[in-house]
Amino acid sequence: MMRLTGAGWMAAGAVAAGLAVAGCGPSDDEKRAAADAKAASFTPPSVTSRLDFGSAMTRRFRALDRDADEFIDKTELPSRNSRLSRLDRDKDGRISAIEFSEGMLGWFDRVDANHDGTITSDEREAARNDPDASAAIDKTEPYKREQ
Ligand SMILES: [Ca+2]
Ligand SMILES: [Ca+2]
Ligand SMILES: [Ca+2]
Repeated sequence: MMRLTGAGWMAAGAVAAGLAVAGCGPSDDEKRAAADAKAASFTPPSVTSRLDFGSAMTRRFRALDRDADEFIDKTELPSRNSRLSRLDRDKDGRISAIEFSEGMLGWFDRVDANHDGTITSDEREAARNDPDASAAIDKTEPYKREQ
């Protein structure tokens, strides 16, 4: 059963990749590819689109930023050794909203191996050896279920 569904997702990924290559453009084409994917209704529930991921990450940032100062400081990190601390690019000890969203989308793009703007279960599985990336993507799950 697992194997069958896996093959279906791979087929869906191949179609979406074709659309993205044909578009050969920036984010507008990514959105269109995602919309096309939805229209063709082959999007399984486990697929995460870049847009969904971005808005889930915005909500996650708001949830973590308890004092709403637009920064996640050390006391607001989910754990002391949280991987999130690596997002602090300018090393000022706190993660700005921009550092957070750019870092998260960077992880998304690493997991999105075929760059079609969506992460399938297969791609997520392939990212298991990239713990930073897979951990970031896994965190979208509870937020997706809210909707
Ligand atoms: Ca804060
Ligand atoms: Ca920072
Ligand atoms: Ca993909």
